[in-house]
Amino acid sequence: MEKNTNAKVEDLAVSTTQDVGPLTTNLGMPYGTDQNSLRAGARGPGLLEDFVLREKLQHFDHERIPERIVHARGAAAHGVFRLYESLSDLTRAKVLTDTSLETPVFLRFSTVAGSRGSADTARDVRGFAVKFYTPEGNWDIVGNNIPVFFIQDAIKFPDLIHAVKPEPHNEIPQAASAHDTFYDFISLTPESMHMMMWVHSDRTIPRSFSTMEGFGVHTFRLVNEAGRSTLVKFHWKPVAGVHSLVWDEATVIAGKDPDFHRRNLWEAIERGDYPEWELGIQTIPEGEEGILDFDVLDATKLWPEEVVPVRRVGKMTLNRNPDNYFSETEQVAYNTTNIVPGIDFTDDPLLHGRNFSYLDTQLSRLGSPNFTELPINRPVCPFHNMQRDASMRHTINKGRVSYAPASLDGHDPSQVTNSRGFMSFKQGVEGPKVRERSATFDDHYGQARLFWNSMSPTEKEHIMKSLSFELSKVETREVRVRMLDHLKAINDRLAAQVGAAIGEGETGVEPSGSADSPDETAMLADATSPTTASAGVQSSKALSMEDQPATTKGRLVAILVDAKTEADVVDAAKSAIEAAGAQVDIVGPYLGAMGATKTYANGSSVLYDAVVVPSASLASNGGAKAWVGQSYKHAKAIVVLGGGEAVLKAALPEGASMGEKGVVTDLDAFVAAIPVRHWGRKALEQVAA
Ligand code: HDE
Repeated sequence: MEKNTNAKVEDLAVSTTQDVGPLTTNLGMPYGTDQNSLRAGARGPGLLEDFVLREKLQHFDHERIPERIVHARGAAAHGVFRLYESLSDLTRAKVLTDTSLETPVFLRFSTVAGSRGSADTARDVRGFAVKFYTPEGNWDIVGNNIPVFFIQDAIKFPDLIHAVKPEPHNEIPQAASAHDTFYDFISLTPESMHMMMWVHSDRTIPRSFSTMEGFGVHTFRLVNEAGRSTLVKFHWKPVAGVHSLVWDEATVIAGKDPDFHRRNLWEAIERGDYPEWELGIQTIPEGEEGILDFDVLDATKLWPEEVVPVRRVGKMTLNRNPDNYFSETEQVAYNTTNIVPGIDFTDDPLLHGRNFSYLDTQLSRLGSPNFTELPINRPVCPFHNMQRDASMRHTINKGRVSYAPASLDGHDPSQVTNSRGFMSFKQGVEGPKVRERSATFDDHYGQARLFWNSMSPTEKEHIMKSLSFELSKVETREVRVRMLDHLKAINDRLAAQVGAAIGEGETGVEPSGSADSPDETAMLADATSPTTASAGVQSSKALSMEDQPATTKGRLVAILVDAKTEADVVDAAKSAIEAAGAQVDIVGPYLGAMGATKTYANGSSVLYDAVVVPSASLASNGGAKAWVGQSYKHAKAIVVLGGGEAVLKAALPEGASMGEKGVVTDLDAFVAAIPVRHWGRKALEQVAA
């Protein structure tokens, strides 16, 4: 277990108020009691004189600030970033060249569409915003868990967000894209098709924040001491592997535990099980971007890892929970223009719009240009300029000089230039002033096909089901049909099966979702759609979540018990699972039964990664049977011990039980089976769960 060494950011968060002791007003006047307001007689009217009441209510009335227009729901943690080796050949940024640095970071995860009170497991893109507190100022990579975006030009962002947010006349649906306005816009925006493939994959229903990848999305620049520029894409690779929920689980969890992801992050950090990611970079020397047959400024395109490999250059470890949600997670202000010398922008038209939007949005959310002085936003290095005043100014600037150049009070006029400071990369610019999209941005389907081709049969099945589900909720037929036309341009089988599911079927085509186990032969038969704009790559292993490294660390296993369960069987299972780095909850009919910390009534299999069935007696327990049935259906590891086969027999239909993938009788095999899904189980349609 690593020690929390994140001292600098800890200092930032030191509260200046006293959290214990007698109560006072905001200005420190101790008051006798706040249990009753001041009244003329115990049953008499309240008195205007009651300044204690008025101060308290006034502060309360103003407790809320506007929630973020997008990414309103989030959770965050502090941590550190350590660089493996100096990247001085590529950049002069200290954070990427000084290997002795331990850079404090603050990482906020979020969903995009839902409001602050929505559920964590909504199908949505996840924000992945990292603030590095470097010795040269704050550097933010304000990324997502998907490497591409819906649109190519920032001017379309308000339209995209208006379309996906709840419809304006009735504010329905909350945190969901399955509605007419979203698909109306998307079906008229072909550039979104690559992103739509990702959105309908299981990437948008992650198991936890710590099993998500992160991406900077845009092409940025690294600039070294000599002024040489290298194009770069940033990646975050989770050490715990990439893992997702299945849709059925995600919907149930939204009700059972809307805080599923934030709770998981919080608890992991509290017990010292620190989530980790490696920072990866894909780089192309400026001028050599012709190795790709698409435009590197187009944010709807990724760089296939087969052509431009990801180099892992450092590790980020989240090791401390915030002390106060509002002061830190809510008030943190990310900004794509928070860069440091040695890192620069490219002319990506999406990024340029963001470079305006973030600063602007912080003003409306935080109410003052002095938001950079808030403890969570201020740099750990000294800062100095001639900006002054404005509401809520904290800094007390001394002296009479508030301008530059200046020679009074010891100021040096030559300091208005600084050869070590940030200078934009010198780039030639020419061309007519136009409101036009470059023709090099025109290929909208090539990488959507690359993504489709790269999916396993199960992943393809999930994409088809998700599209079928969402489009079946679209009430306007023309919109549904327009979407099908786009799907046809991606893959025939995809279009045919979704078409069948939404009543636009061709004869003989089964709708997707009619079977829970994908027909692997049929899937493989039309596995590839010819790609374009992908540098010749037809299928990329890095895009699939299957067969990626997976660990038991941070996973949660339920041991089901009743009064007849033998304690030594439970103990043996618990020790084996914990030794492998996973957590255990004992689930019983009531709290304390055989050490139960959860009950069949307050728990649910969807909240767990795997289940132990340690006794035959559970076969007569409805809660245990439902648990086992759901775990089976959701392709989770199941171990039966001490006669537990009887429970499987009772919970599962004929033809589905022992011998299926991931259903084992041995603890070693079980531990190995915990981190992955065991797709392709039989008779799933018959499992009542
Ligand atoms: Fe954002 N985005 N965005 N976005 N975005 C915001 O800034 C915007 C885009 C992302 O945890 C807002 O502070 C525009 C891409 C994250 O606090 C706002 C465009 C990517 C977060 C804004 C985009 C993102 C935001 C709202 C189109 C991935 C949450 C609140 C050009 C690379 C940060 C705020 C946090 C938040 C604007 C597109 C990621 C309104 C105009 C592409 C992770 O400024």
